[in-house]
Amino acid sequence: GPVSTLSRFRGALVGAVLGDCVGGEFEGAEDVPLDRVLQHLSGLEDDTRGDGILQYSDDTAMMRCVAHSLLTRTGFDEQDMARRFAKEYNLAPGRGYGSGVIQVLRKLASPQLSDVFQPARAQFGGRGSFGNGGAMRAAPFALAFRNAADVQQYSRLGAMLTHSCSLGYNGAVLQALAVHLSLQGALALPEEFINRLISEMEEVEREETAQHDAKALNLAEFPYCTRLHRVKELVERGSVSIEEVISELGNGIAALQSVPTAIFCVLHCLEPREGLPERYGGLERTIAYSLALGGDTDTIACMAGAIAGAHYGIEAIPQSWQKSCEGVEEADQLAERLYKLYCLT
Ligand code: 8NA
Ligand code: MG
Ligand code: MG
Repeated sequence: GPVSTLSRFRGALVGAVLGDCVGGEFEGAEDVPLDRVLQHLSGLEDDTRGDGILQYSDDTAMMRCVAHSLLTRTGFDEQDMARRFAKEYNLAPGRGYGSGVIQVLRKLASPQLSDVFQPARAQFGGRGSFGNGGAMRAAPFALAFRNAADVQQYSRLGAMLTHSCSLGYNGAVLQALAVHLSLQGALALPEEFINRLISEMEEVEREETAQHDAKALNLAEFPYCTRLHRVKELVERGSVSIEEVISELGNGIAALQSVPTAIFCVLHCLEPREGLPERYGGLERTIAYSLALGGDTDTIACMAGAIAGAHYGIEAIPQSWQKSCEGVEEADQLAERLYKLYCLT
């Protein structure tokens, strides 16, 4: 039957946590044979392994902060969100944070800090981070705001607390918009879905800062749009090798090399694919395929998991997978609370 909106909300956050937890196994690996991915995933069906065996990383740790902040403040409050990031890092610094962002999180803990966006602006000689750390935690913005304009504005500001380079925060905008559209069932028409993302990002990347940063980093103009056009080409081609996906789209820790890749994973796995078990549904295919790309697997699977989870809904996520991952229950509760807030506004 049709997927309810509540089921989509729960699928989005649970899918993100799941991707982070199961993707952790292969983070940083260059080559991940599909056999190993499928072995890892079938291991989750073993009841003797215990609940919550796979721990979440920075992706989920920060996403929880975003969701809690949006709920507690019933909207975006940069002071509150920044404080939660700093506190979370202080409580559990070993969750695999990027090496640059740690400096921001330490500065955000200072009670004397008045401008919470300042530490992010000081990163990388004043150029700011272009890592995918803003995008990996962006899903809750799509669950908290109804309008695409609000989703864009607040996902951007939320990312700017750690990522002041436009390539960093625009990756978060793209990820939040993808979840936003998916929650509305837009993946039923995949070509329209990607066209809408391209036209939204054309507006976003027209901005002066985006133009300037692209030039300074020696990138093509409209870097996200360029990648999204490549996503579209690869999706249309259907049959494409892992190597081609990695060389055309990337699998790295830069937002530009991972957010369009995550979107590709979702679109590519809307249909059954060679090498993936026939019994797998779309969400399982998406997670498995994301891991097989290697590189920043936890983050790419986390972002793809959020978009796919919003499309297929919570029922599409195997119970055994959910039980294996730390933080799934909390993510499910947060999704339900965000849904109630969404219905009120
Ligand atoms: P970040 O802001 O520290 O950025 C991540 C990395 O990107 C930095 O450490 C730099 O190497 C590089 N970088 C970012 N901006 C610039 C710049 N302007 N100039 C030069 N280099 C730059 O951290 P983040 O929050 O964006 O995290 C990104 C990823 O790192 C996440 O996937 C997270 O899980 C983590 N991580 C990844 C791996 C991995 O092997 N893929 C391992 C541990 C942690
Ligand atoms: Mg991580
Ligand atoms: Mg990562």
